[in-house]
Amino acid sequence: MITRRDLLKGLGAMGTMGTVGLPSLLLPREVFAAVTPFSLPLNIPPVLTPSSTDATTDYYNLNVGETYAEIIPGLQTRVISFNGAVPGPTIRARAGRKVAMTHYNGLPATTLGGAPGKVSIHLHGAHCPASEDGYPTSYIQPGNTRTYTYPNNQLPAPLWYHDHAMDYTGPHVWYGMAGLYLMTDDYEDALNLPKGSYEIPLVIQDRNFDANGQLVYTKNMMGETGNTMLVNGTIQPYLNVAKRKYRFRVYNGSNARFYKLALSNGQSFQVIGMEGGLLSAPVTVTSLTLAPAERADLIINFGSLAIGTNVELRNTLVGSTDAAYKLMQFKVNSSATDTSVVPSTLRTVSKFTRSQAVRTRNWTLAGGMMGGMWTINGLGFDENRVDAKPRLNDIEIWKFTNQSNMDHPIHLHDVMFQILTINGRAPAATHAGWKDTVIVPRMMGTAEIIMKFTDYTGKFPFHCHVLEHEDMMMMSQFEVTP
Ligand SMILES: [Cu+2]
Repeated sequence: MITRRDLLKGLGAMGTMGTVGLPSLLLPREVFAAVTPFSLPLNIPPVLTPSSTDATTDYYNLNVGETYAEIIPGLQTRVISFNGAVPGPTIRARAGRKVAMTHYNGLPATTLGGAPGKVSIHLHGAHCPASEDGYPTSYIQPGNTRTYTYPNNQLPAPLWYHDHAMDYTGPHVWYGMAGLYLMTDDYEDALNLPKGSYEIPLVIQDRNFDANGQLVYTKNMMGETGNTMLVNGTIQPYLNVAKRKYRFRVYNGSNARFYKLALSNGQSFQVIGMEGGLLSAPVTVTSLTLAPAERADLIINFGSLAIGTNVELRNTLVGSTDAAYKLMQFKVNSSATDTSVVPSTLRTVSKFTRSQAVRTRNWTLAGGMMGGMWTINGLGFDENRVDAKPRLNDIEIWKFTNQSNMDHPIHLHDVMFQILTINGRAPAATHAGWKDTVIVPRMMGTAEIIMKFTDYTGKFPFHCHVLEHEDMMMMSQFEVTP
């Protein structure tokens, strides 16, 4: 079995820059998936029905296993799925009501991409006991089952579940191990935002396929990116929409790619929330950047467009001829009444102030040059080392400084935080609510965040959410102590 350390040796021998310097199109065996853009209908991941419910809890069963998916028409792609679906089935949860997810690991000892079949399932964005968090080495071995119980005692938010196994999160997620977990509550339901068939999740991912339609994963330590764009597992899909408002729950579920979302007709849209739930008020923008693991709750109003209009969702971080430019297309094809409302006040966000913090911790992000490792404060992840011990109910400020030449989206488990500054300036209004991932800009960029460690003691990871950076050691952990 290849360990990360073996891999590091290998990378050292061939020279890190050997991989890095090559345009991704020259990496072995990749081809463009030959699908005409906007020819396939958008997949909507199925909502999973609980296997049982009681007074406090909804119980779900999920099976992790290899299966085939028809991603490219006429070809069968080997994937790692939850219950046969990629992305996995969506869990609908309510704040204050528990969810118990039982995962059976049906993977072989060695699975796709040569990765070990042992997994650990993390509910990203969850505030839960450390025992339920999917610690990187708390494996579910092949053939075994375990149940994670989530209290959901937090603000409603767009969460997602994905593998978090030590050193192999990148390939496990690339081959399919991710699904959505959307939480709501009575307050949010009463807002009369677009709902039902007008509330649609959009999970954006990039992948590479070989000529036989099989996924290609190269463990590029700079971050694995693909030349084929998928939304909800469909290559550059279309969605028929009516002349009205829609609520899109957008996830950047990619291993490494950043997106700057914009509409092809230049029209604005509203950001009503991000990772930690609703903003205090909607923010109107014409573009929004999402790093891996960032989520955006968007309202797009097609009401003023004529039937027959097509609008593309684009990624304007790349040029118009780049394969990663066109994400999906909305086809306005019907009229509809629209009684939904986007209120000018959404939900109170209780703001922390600097003076509440009992301490500030400083973290440096580095790596990617020689030696093939990404580090936090000069160190790679060690499960036996704890780098911060906040006390229960302490409020702390963490300042990240990025010494490398790539942006790093840093994700903390356990807590939702607020951004104080990015490069010394207050965040944009879109980023002024609750977050669990923050982009720390490259080349000595900084980000300051503030959070309170409530309810649960124990060890929780924090790491870069470029999954190959995480797998290549850019992860640390804090321990909340009594
Ligand atoms: Cu990173």
